[in-house]
Amino acid sequence: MSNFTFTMIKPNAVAKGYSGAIMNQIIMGGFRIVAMKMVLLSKAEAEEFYAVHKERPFYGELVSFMSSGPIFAAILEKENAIADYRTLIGNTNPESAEDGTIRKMFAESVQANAVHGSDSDENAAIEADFFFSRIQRFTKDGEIF
Ligand code: 3AN
Repeated sequence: MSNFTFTMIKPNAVAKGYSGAIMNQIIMGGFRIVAMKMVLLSKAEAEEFYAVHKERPFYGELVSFMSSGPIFAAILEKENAIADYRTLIGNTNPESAEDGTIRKMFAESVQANAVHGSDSDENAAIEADFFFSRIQRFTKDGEIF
C-alpha cells in the first residue's frame, strides 16, 4: 500500500455540507480516488476502527462522535500519499493548522477536525481493508485492483 492513503470525511463536515468542497481540495491536491463510499458506523465499528486509541482519554467521545452520523470513507492514490495528505489536511488541532489546509478551512475542534488521514503505509492498509473489499477499488483505467 505505498503511494496510498485512507481518509474519512467526518460526521460534522458531512452534516455541514462540506463534503464536496473537501473532495475538491483532495482532487485538486493531486490525489486520485481509488475507492469511496458513504457509511454510518455503528458504535462497535467505530470502537474497532479506533482500537489503537483505546487507552487515550478521548476514546469514548471519539467513538460516539464518529458513529453520530454518516461519513465518507475513501482510499486515495498519489506518490508520497501519506505525507502529502497529512500536509494537505493540516495539524490535528485546527487552531494550529496552516492556512489553506482542509482542517483550517473546515474543522471545528481537535475532535471534530473534518477529516482523518492515515499516519503510515501499514495503517493505511489496515484502515482501507476495514472499509473496502478488493472489487471496490479501481485503478486509473477503471480496472479492479
Ligand atoms: P490525526 O487524526 O491527526 O492523526 P490522532 O491520530 O492523534 O490525530 O487522533 C485521532 C483522532 O482522535 C483525531 N482525528 C481526533 O478526532 C481525535 N483526537 C485526537 N486528539 C484529541 C483530543 N485531545 N481530544 C479529542 N479528540 C482528539
